[in-house]
Amino acid sequence: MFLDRVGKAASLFPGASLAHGHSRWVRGFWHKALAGAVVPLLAACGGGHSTLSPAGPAARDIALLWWIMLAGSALICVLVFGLLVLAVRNNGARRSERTWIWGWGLGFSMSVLVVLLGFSLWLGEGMLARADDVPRVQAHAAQWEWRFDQPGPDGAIVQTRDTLYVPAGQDFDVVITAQDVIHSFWVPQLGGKMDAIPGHQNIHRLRADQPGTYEGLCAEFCGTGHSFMRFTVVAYDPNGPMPDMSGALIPETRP
Ligand SMILES: [Cu+2]
Repeated sequence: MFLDRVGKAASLFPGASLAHGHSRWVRGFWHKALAGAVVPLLAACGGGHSTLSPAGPAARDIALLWWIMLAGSALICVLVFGLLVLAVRNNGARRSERTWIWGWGLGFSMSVLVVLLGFSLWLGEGMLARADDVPRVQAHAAQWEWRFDQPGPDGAIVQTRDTLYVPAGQDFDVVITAQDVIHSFWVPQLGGKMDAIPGHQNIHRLRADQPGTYEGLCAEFCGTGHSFMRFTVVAYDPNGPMPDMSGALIPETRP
């Protein structure tokens, strides 16, 4: 009786077509899931706050380091999962301790990490500000705004709020300090983060390759207004007219 029912069921739903339909559904599901995951991930790789859209040499070095670290960590990840699969398949089989623990487990991983560490130190050293004649601007952080001192249209220093004006295509140093608590100066498309510390000056060397507008933000939680502590860097063509700063000038500033 039971076998008879099974036979009828099998004739109604042949096993081959069932398996085929199921595998097609699974394939379709994974394709859609992959597309659904990749699109937002890739969309998040652009924009004004993306370190993967560099617009200056320091940010380019950081983006390069990010890609190289991604490759290095992927390499270690592949090795670990490969070893996991091998361990499951060869359950109980004896392996050479020297090869697996000292060779792959420590030797390979440490080699990758040492290369990545050495490369990041070398890149970081190249980003340091040097004692040379690079023009300087000042950034003062306070809860919850940025004030900048930079040369105005007639060359005299002017102070602006939440907008920094710098010439494009040349290095400049930002002398960064804070009035109250620790903040952090960050323009992702131009370079890394630099802390703004009360009573202390940090110097951050940056450059914008092309004239344009670059978004900046405070990257250190500094209180309830932290998320609003954004600013803009306007890189202007040094051979053209100065941009209109009137909208950002602090009224009490005397040129
Ligand atoms: Cu903050």
